[in-house]
Amino acid sequence: EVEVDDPLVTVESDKATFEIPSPHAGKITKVLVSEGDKLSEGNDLLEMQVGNDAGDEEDDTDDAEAKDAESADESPRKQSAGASDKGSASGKDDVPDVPQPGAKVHAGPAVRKLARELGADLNRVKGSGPKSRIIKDDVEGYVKAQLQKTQGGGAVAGGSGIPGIKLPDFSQFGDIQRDAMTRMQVATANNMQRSWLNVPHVTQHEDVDFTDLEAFRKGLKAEGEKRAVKMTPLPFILKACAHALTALPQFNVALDMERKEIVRKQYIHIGIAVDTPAGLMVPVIRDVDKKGLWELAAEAQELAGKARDKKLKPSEMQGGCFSITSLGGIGGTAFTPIVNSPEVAILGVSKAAMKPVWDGEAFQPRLLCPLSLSYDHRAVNGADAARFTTLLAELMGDIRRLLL
Ligand code: CAO
Repeated sequence: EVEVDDPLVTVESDKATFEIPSPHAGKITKVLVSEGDKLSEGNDLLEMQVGNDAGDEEDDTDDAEAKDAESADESPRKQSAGASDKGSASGKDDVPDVPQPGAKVHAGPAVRKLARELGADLNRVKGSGPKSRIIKDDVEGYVKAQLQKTQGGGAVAGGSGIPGIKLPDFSQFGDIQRDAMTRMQVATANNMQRSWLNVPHVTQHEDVDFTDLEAFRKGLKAEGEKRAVKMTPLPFILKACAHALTALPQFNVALDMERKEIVRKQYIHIGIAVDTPAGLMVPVIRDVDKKGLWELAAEAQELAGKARDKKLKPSEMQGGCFSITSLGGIGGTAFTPIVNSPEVAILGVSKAAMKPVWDGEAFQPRLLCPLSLSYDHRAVNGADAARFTTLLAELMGDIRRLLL
C-alpha cells in the first residue's frame, strides 16, 4: 500500500540517482522490474490499483522525472543487460569506437560502397537491419554522429584520434571478477576523460596559514552544536573563493570555442566534490557570495548528506562556476584536481599540518593548509592563477579580510 508521493523506486541516470514518487495512493499489485534492470523511457515499472477502486488498474509509467532521466539513453536497439564484457550497456554509446578485428560485417555491396566513399569503418557501425545487417541509414547515422561529436563545441569523442588501451586477458595472471560499471561510474569516467583531453591543465600550489582561522573555528564549536551545524574549514574556503572569483572574474567564465566567445557569469555558484559510496558527486551551492558562514556550513552539510543518501536532484548538481574538492579531512600534501569543465578552475584542498615558518627572527609553529588550484590555461594565465591563490592565502590567513 502506498500513499501519493511515497518513493516507489530509485532510478540511476547518468547524472543522478533519485527516487520516483508514486503519482497515486493505492496498492502495488505487480512489480515489473528487478533491481539492476536497465530501463528506457516508457518502460513499465509496476502495476497498481489506485485508491478504493480495486478493479481499476493503472500503470505507473509516465512519470516526468523518469522520462527526463532516461530520455538520453533511449535506444531502439536493446542488448542483453548483464553481459559482463564490452557492449553490456544498452544505448547509443554501445557503438564500438575501436574496430573489432575479425568481427563479421553484414552489409550489401551498395552499403559497403557508401561506407568507402564516406570513409566510415563498417566495423564501428551497428546494423539495424535483420540479423544486425548494416543498412544505408546506419552508415549515414554513424557519420552524422561522428561529425556531431567532433563539431559539438570541440568535444573530444572517446578515443578519437587516440589509440585505445588494449586489455590483456587478466585471467591468465590469476582469478578475476568482472562487475558492470554503474551509470554514474561511466558518466564520471567520460566526464573526467573529456575534461582531461580538452583542457590544458596547470596546477598552482600555495600553503595558506590556517592558524588564526582554526582558532576562530574551534571557538565556534559550542555554537555549532546548538545550531546542529558543524563548522569545518570548508565554509571559510567557499567564502574566500567567492571573494577571489569576484576580484578575478576571469575565473568565472566558460569558453565557447565554437562561437569564439567568453561567457562571463554574473553569479557565483560553487560545486563541492563529495565522496560517496556510489562515487563522486558535485552538488552546487548557489550564490555563495551572498551567504554567511553558518548558512554555507548548513548547506554544505545538507548537500553532502543528500549526496551520500542518493537524494540529490539533478538541479542541485547544475550551474556551478567553480569547484572545490577537499581532501583535508583525509590527508595528503598536494594533488592535481581535474577541472570540472566547462568550469575553468577547481581548488583542491589538502590536510592542514603544523609547520615551522620563519618570521624574520625565529621559526614559529604555524598551521599550514596546502591548496592546489588547477585551471584551464586557455581561459586563465599563470600570473592570474598565482594572484588567485595569493588572494586566497591573504583572505584565509586573516579572515577579517572576508569582511572588506
Ligand atoms: N585540514 C585539516 N583538517 C581538515 C581540513 C583541512 N583542510 N578540512 C577538513 N578538516 C577536518 C574537519 O575540520 C573535520 O575535523 P573535526 O571533526 O575535528 O572538526 C574533519 O576534517 C572531517 O571533515 P569533513 O570531511 O566532515 O567536512 P568538510 O566540510 O571538510 O568536507 C566534504 C565536506 C563533503 C567535502 C567531504 O566530506 C568530502 O566528501 N571530501 C572528499 C571529496 C573528494 O572525494 N574529493 C575527491 C575529488 S577528486 O577525485
